Amino acid sequence: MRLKLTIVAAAAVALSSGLAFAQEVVTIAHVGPTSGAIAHLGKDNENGAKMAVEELNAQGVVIAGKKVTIKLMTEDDAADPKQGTAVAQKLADAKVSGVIGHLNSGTTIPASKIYSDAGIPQVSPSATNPKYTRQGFKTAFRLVADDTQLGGTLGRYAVKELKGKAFAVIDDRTAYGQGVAQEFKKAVEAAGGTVVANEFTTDKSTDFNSILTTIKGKKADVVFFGGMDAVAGPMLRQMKSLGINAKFMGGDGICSTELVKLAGDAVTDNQVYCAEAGGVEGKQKAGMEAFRAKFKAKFGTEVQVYAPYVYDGVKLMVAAMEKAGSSDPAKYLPTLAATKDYHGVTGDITFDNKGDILNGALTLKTIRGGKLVELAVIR
Ligand code: ABU
Repeated sequence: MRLKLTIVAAAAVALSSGLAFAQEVVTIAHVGPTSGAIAHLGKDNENGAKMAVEELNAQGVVIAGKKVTIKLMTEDDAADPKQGTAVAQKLADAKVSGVIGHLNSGTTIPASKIYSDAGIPQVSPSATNPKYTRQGFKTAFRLVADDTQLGGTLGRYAVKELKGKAFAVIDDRTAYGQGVAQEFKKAVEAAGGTVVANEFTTDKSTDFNSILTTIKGKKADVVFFGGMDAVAGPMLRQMKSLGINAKFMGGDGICSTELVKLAGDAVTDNQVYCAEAGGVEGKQKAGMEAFRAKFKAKFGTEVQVYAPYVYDGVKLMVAAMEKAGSSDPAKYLPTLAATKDYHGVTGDITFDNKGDILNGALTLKTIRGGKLVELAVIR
C-alpha cells in the first residue's frame, strides 16, 4: 500500500513538473491498395511494413540518445490515382515522418508531388514507371528496377531465348502497363521481332474475347501484357478457351503467387514468363528464404511479390533517422539519400542521384508444376 502511494505521488510530481512518461512516437505511413482487385498485393506490402515495425519496436529504436516507438499508419489508395493523392494530402497534413508506398506507378507519381512539396521522404517498394524518380524530387526513392529495365530485358529474352517472332502487346492503360509495354515493344523490335498486334484493355476489365480474337487472327506466338495479375489471370483463362497457345509474358505486376492461383489449369509449364523487379543471388538467398518463412509463419500466406521490399524500406528509413539523430524529414532526408550498401533482405541498397536503386536486378520467372519458378537473376 505504501509503495503504491509512493509511485502515484512520483507520477503526480513528474506530471506537474511537465515530465512525460510516454516514449516519443515516430509515425511512418504505408500506402497501398488494400481494397479492390489487387488488394492481395496491397495487403502483402502492408504486412511487410507491419513486420518491420514490430521487429524495430521489439529490438528498440534509439534516435538522438532517446528510445522511440515507431508507429505505423496504414492507408488504402485502392490503386486509384485520385484516392492516392487524397491519401497523400492526408499524410502530409498529419506530418508523418516518412511514407513507404505507393504500390502502383499510377498512384505513386501524382502522390510524389504532394510529398515533395511537404518535404516528406517517400520510398516506393514497387512502382516501376521511370517518371517517378525523374521529376527532380529530392524526396522520391525507389527500391526496385524500373520499366525500362523490365520491359527491355523481357523483350530481348522473348526474341533471343524464347525465339518469338510475332508479338502481340496488350496494356491496361495505366502508367505502369503502358510504360512497360512500350519498353517491351522497343526491345522486341530492336532485337528483330515483329509486333503484329497492339491492343489495350483496362485495369478493371474482365472480358478480353474481342482483343484475344484479333490476336488469334494475327497468329502471334507471344502475347505480352502490361498490367497486373488480377487482369492477367482471367486473360490466360480466356486465351485457353479460344485455343490460343502462345507464350504469355508480363512484368512484375503479374509475377505474383496469386497469378498461379488465378490462372489455375489454364496455363501449361513454361508458357508464362514474368520478371520481379529485384532479386538476390548467392549468399543473400538465405536471408530472403528466412524472410519468406518468417512471413508465412506470421501471416499464414506466401509473399506475393513486394513485401520484402516494403520491409527493407521501413527499416532503411528508420536506420537513416537513427544515423542522422532525428526523425525530422529535413534532417534525416540527406542521410537517407546517402544510403550506401544497406544490407537488406532484398540485397544491398545504394541510391543513385535520382533516388533509384543502383545496379538493380531482375528475377526472371516462369510457371512450372503450378508454381512460380526462378530462372535467372539479371542485372
Ligand atoms: N511495378 C508493377 C506494379 C506497380 C506499378 O504500377 O508500377
